[in-house]
Amino acid sequence: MENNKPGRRRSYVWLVLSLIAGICFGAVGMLLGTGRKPPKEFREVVDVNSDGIPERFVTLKYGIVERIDHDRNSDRMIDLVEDYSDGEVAMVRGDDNFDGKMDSWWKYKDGYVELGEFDTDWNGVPDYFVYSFLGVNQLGAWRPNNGSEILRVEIFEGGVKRKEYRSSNSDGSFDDVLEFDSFGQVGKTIRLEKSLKLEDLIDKHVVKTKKYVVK
Ligand SMILES: [Ca+2]
Ligand SMILES: [Ca+2]
Ligand SMILES: [Ca+2]
Repeated sequence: MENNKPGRRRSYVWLVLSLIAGICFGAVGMLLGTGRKPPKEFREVVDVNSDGIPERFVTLKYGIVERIDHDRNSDRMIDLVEDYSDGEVAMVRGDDNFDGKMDSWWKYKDGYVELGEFDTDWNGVPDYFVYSFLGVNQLGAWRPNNGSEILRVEIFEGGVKRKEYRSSNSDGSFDDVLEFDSFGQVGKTIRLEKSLKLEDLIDKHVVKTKKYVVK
């Protein structure tokens, strides 16, 4: 009987080791099965109108949308790009005359357009700048080709143009203000007591909160 004791001890040791090994393999298997990470980069191609030409290309990083490219007119050239930051849209660029050059840029903050820039003479450089609050237009500045001269500044109320500031001598400050009624009809022109600069008009007419500071 006593001779069997070492053999029994060895059996217990093997049993315990087998159990530990089983638990370890099981745990690793579970981790591999459930903790699978999304791929670092993945591109989803979508044929929106089923014409055989893909129109939407979604780039995801670790499962989060990073960018969406659109070909809205199916000419195989990208004409709208949405850039995302932390899963939220941050910037949208558009080629609205489909000539291959971007001509509109919308900068977003917390899901709303904050600043829109538009190239109105199709040379790739913005000429018209629109400041918005919660996506509603408030102030538009005409500055051809992002230059130093500002031709005029429009003020919107409820998205409708109600004022237009103009300069009498193109010195970069505004002396006159034209008023419009609720239906876009031109009213009277008022000479300002003190001329104003674009920064003054932004301070005066663009709603800002701590959260929505327009730069
Ligand atoms: Ca296109
Ligand atoms: Ca264009
Ligand atoms: Ca331009």
